[in-house]
Amino acid sequence: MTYKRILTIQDISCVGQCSTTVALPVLSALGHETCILPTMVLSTHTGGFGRPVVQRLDGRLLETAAHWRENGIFFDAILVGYLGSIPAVEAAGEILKTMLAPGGLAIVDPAMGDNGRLYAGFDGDYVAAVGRLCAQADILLPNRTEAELLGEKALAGRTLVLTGAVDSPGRTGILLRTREGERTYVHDRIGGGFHGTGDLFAAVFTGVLMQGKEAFDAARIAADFVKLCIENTVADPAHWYGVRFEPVLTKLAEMVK
Ligand code: PXL
Repeated sequence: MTYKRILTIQDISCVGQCSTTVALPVLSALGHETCILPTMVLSTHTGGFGRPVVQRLDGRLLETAAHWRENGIFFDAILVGYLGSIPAVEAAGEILKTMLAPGGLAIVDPAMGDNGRLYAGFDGDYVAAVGRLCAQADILLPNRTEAELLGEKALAGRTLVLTGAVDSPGRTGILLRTREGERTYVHDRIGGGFHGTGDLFAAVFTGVLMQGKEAFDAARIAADFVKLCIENTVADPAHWYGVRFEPVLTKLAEMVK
């Protein structure tokens, strides 16, 4: 089994099953050393609990990375997700430039919106900053809303895994676009959309890819696992704010075999 050192840069939403609280257990369960760089701590995510209590951490991100560099700590992959402020986006760009081991992969989920809307607190300047960050990625993982916000100029020239790329009644799917061409994977749609599923997809995709699987297989497994987590959640209407991924985490290892 390959054992890689992966850094994920995103916020910590203390309650809400998204970003770091999803990426850390998933990447660990897939057998990787998982390092985190939280850009912001929020009492909850911004999707339905009212205004969260926010602690910004963006003032110390580059110093943190410098300390790692002094210790010779570099990463086989860096997964960037929701960042929360323009200084954090800029710091993430700097860290992608300086903290990857030779041959390391920069994977960017430009997490900033869904269902045709930006997440609370973001504006055009934030979108522009994320667009500049995308130019540094080897692999981009936008949903449809994010791809539309970014435009083809920011997406061109890199491996693209687009979620929500297929949208027909009862069906959804992903599109993988590489230099070799495009492939889609279509599966049943369950439920009306849950918070944090993009973050879950990104973490599974990254962890499986870093096990040495092809990008298309990593994307297919990630889509199947997200679907399984949604199936495990829809029957509990009180659980509207995220997906119950933990009880099925052990199944993920089987799905990769
Ligand atoms: O799931 C993306 C996400 C991550 N982090 C925070 C969010 C959201 C989506 O709303 O609010 C804080």
